Amino acid sequence: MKVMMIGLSRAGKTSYMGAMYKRFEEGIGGFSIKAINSEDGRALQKIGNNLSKGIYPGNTDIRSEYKFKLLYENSELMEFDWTDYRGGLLVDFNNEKELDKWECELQSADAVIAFLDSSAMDRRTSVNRYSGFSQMEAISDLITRVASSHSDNEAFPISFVMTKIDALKDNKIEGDEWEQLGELMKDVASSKNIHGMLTGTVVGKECLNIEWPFLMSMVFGLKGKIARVCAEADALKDRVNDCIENTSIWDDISSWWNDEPSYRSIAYDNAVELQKKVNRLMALSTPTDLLIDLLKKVSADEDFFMHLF
Ligand SMILES: Nc1nc2c(ncn2[C@@H]2O[C@H](COP(=O)(O)OP(=O)(O)O)[C@@H](O)[C@H]2O)c(=O)[nH]1
Ligand SMILES: [Mg+2]
Repeated sequence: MKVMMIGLSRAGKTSYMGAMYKRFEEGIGGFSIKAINSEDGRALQKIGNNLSKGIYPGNTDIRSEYKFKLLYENSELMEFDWTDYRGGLLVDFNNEKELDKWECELQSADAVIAFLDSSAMDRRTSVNRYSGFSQMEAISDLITRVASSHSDNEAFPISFVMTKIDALKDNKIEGDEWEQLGELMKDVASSKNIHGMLTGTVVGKECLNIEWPFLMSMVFGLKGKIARVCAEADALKDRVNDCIENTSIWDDISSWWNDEPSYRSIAYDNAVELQKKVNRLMALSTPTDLLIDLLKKVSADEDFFMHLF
């Protein structure tokens, strides 16, 4: 599966990724991740360790695509890719080439995490205004693109992350962008295929709410994986039934005589494969159900700033 982070330059994407890696490399509730390439792992560890000293990543601390393994109690559940764009890919809306490339990337993503710099949403504190359009306009436009690139019956998760909530003035946001975010959440809630989440995060020496956007993405990756294994198991079951129907003493003897596998032996081999798929499904469903329950609980808990739409 592929997770894509989107958001304007300086919104906090790379910082989030470093903090998320550190948190899940240590593991929470049995879930952990590991970078497949050890060099990537070391680079992310460095970002994470610096963050815990209050040092944010520089623009050069970026590689665009990482490959990870998601583990539950140390056994692998699935592999996933995580894409971080260099600099401000979304800043230049007038660049058709960039937008086309972007659209292509979106088609291939299985989960999107959209980053909104909360300090830039507040008209009182907004320092890095983007020329020509607001952060909310940019994100809304992108969400429309995501929604239209996926069919109605294809569940698609988008986590909206309001970053830097530690930097908010009086713990609130004033201005149009806050209203626009409310409207966007209403659209997401009424959309058939988009499953939304909204949270506010802090990344730095102390972190807040960094687990949820990551776990939400993983739930949908796991659901996709379960659907694929289910389809494989169904095909094996059909094959087993088919072979059993054709099994007879006569087929046993003639296959033995012709030195070919009999329907009985093919049914057996497929049944063994089917059992492996069923075991795999069990190994995937238990942690997926745990994650779904956890996200629902957190979303209902007033102590957390995390909502599901
Ligand atoms: N106060 C505060 N600042 C943050 C936080 N996350 C990121 N920043 C600041 O935002 C800057 C840009 O973050 P970065 O992750 O590089 O953004 P990117 O361009 O989207 O990858 C960092 O250098 C930090 O100064 C946060 O949670 N709180
Ligand atoms: Mg970055």
